Amino acid sequence: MSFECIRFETGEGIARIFFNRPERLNAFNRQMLKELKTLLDQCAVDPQIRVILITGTGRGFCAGQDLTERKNENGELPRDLGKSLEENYHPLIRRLRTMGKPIVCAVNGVAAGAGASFVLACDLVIAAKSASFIQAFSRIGLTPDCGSSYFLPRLVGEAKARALALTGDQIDAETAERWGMIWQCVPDEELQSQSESVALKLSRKAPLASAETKKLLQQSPGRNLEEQLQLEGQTQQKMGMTEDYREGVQAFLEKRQPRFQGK
Ligand code: LHQ
Repeated sequence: MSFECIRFETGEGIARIFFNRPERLNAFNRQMLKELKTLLDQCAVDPQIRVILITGTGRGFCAGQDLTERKNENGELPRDLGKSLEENYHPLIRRLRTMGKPIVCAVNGVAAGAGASFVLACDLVIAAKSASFIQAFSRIGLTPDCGSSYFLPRLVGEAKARALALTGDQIDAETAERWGMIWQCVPDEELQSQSESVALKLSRKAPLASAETKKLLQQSPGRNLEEQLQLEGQTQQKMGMTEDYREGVQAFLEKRQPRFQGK
C-alpha cells in the first residue's frame, strides 16, 4: 500500500509509521489524518503487528493542524473547529488509547499543538535531545485539544500544565523528561536505535498481557484503590488462563527466552 503523507514499513512484528510532510514540519492535513487512521485501524487487527513505532521525517515531528488548510474556498477561516476535531482528530486519539498494542513515539523534532497532544496519547515516548514541545494553541487564539487538557495535568501536574497551556512556551526534551511528560530523552544520534530497541523488546512481550496492561492503566484515573484492585483481579484471572502465561513460567524454569503466541 502506498501513501501520500506517510511512509510505512513493517518487520519483526513492528509497524513503523513515518509522518512524511517534512516541508510543513509534518503538520496534519486531511489526507495525512485519513492515511493515519487507515493504517492504525489496519495495525490494530493485523496479528503480525505487535508494536507500532511512530516518528517524523525531516527536522520536525508534527507542527499540529496544517494552518494553510484552515482557509476554505472563499479564503475564510472555517468556524466549526468542534466538527473538525470530532470528525478527524478525536477518532485518532481514541484509536491510540484503545489500540491493544503498545505505541512507541520517537519524537525527532518539534511537536506543536495537536502534534504535541498526539505525543502525549502514545504509550512510550522517547525524544531526541533537540526535540521540543509547544502547547501552541494559545499562540493562535485557541484552547488545548486532542486530549492535551486531559493528559498534560496527569503527567506533569496542575501547576506546570497550566503554565504550558496558558503561555504556549516551548520546552525542550530534557525538561519534558525531567517533568515526567515523556519517558526518555536521548542524544539525537541514538533516537532511532533506542526507539527500535524498545519496540523490539515490546514486540517480544505477551500480546494479550500488553493489551490488558494498557486497559488497566487507561481505566485507573478516576477509580479508587478498591475498584482498581477488583479490576486487576479480574484481569489477572483472565491472564492466568492464557497459553502465554504457561509459556512464560516454563521459559523461566528452563532458563530461556519465552516465545509468546498471543493465546
Ligand atoms: C506549517 C505549520 C503548520 C502549516 C510549520 N501548518 N505549515 C486541531 C484541529 C482542529 C482545529 C484547530 O486546532 C487544532 C490544534 C492545533 O494543532 S492548533 C496549532 C497549530 N500549530 C501551530 O500553531 C504551530 C505553527 N508552527 C510554528 O509555530 C512553528 O512552525 C514551529 C514553532 C512549530 C517551528 O518553528 P521553526 O522551526 O522556526 O519552523 P518554521 O516556522 O520556519 O516552519 C517551517 C515550515 O513549516 C514553514 O514553511 P516555509 O514555507 O515558510 O518554509 C512553516 O510555514 C511550515 N509550518 N508549522 N502548523
